Amino acid sequence: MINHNLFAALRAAFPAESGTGMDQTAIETEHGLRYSWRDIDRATAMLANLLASLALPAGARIAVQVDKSVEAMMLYLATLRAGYVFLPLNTAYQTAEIEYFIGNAEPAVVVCSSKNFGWVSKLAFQAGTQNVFTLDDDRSGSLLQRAAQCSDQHEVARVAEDDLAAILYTSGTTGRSKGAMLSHRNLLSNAQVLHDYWGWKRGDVLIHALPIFHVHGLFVALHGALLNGSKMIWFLTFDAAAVVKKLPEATVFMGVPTLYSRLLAEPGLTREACANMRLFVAGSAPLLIETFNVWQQRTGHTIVERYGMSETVMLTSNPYHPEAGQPRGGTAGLVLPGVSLQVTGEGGSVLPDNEIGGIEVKGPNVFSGYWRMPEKTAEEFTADGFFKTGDVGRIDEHGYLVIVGRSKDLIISGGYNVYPAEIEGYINDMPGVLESALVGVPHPDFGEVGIALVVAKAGCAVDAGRIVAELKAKLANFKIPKLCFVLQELPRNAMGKVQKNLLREQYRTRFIKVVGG
Ligand code: MCA
Repeated sequence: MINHNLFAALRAAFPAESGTGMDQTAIETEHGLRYSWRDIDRATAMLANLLASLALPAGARIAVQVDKSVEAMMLYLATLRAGYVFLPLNTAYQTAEIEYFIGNAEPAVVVCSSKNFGWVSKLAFQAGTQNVFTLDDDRSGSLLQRAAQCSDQHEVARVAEDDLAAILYTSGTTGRSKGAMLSHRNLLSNAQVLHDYWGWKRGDVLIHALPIFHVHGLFVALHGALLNGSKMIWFLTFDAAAVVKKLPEATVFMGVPTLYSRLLAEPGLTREACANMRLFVAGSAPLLIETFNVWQQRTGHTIVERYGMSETVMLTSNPYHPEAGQPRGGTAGLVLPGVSLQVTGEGGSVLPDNEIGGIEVKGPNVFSGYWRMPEKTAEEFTADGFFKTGDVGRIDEHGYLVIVGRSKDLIISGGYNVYPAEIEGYINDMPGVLESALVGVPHPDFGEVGIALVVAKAGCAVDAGRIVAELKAKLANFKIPKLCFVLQELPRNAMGKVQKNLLREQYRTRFIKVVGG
């Protein structure tokens, strides 16, 4: 009987046991540290045996908030290998966020950095978690110490294809994050489609410079390389100059638009530097047509933009193979094989090409729902099983998806989703605050950032600096409004709804030069 464990499929792509393949370099870090395929196999076996030794219940969640490292990636693979559910958490999350995630997911194991061990372990033990380990990006911490005593032989746990492999929290307009439940089949089916669609081939080398606590870096980039048995050049953090230096040794790069605009600011980014490259993929936020065009002129390569979500992994992509078509700047490309996508209008009617409506999707890559939120899940699916993405777009006359906006009040900042409702909720709870509005405005580096507008209660005075300082103590740094203003009132329409569009217009040029008036 087939073992539907995603790790089994990834492991099958490692070099053959016979010969020297397994001793070849699988991962080379920016500092020149090398890990062979055998190192990955042994380390994931030892970590899987450590998890197995804890006598965890089936479906146990392994929550991980650690700095990016090869060992952190191995912990992800070991969690799959052992048949448990991986729960990656953004390293920027603070106590308020972590307390919510641990309370909601009730992980059996929490792995955190040693600098956060004090407060994270307290929250974890209070929530009933019995196992808390530390892991740092210098390969220190209790997790590896304990794993070092475990066997490096491990039989990959047998799972059914719809068994959970990961939970990824994604916020929503209501502000409370929801755990998107992704199965082994969701992840493997998508990785297999992308493997063919992007032409992964022998000898490919991936530059991995994304965080591994979100879909882009943890699934799209990592699974792409591993499912192809490809070497990765592994960056712990993104450094544009260092990435440019490594381009001649690689063939594939994936990034959010901010990474591309930062690479363009590097004088070393030339056609010669990119001569060995064959594929540049962008996603997680809209790629400006200017970036698409300048990249093409500068490097001779056309960026392949794709569209996905935490709930669905990848849905559409611009074509890579010429016979499938040409990449079209400003579009999210064509629907991926196996995915059904429709654009619907009022009442759920499917719209013809070029008419703008809500994007709905179905496919083996689409999640089963939100963790312990059956009602919320039911709201997000149509009667015939399409998932309502919350994004708004149209299919153009060539079949390319053009995303024109988001029905959710969402800001995508440097590739991270920022939900105004969450931040507004915290500001509104502050003493003296009557109401607030967080709006997204263009930003040359992050694409879009939040600006907070706050109204004080009658007779109260509020200080913008204090508001930001209080938010910084509670929330991830990327969510903190880049500017905060106290206003007499917020603009409202006849229905009394805050007109965020007017606020966006009023503050639109705060970070960008306005060319020509
Ligand atoms: C850092 N800062 C940010 C952001 N990142 N502010 C707004 N938005 C951001 N994204 C701020 C920090 O708060 C800090 O401010 C200052 O910048 C420096 O922080 P640092 O961490 O050093 O920043 P960085 O290293 O320059 O990070 C920028 C970055 C990072 C490399 C673009 O944001 C990044 O890796 N983004 C990729 C996110 C990603 O992987 N998205 C995929 C999600 P202060 O000093 O004031 O605190 S998956 C997804 O979206 C879907 C499913 C998909 O289709 O992929």
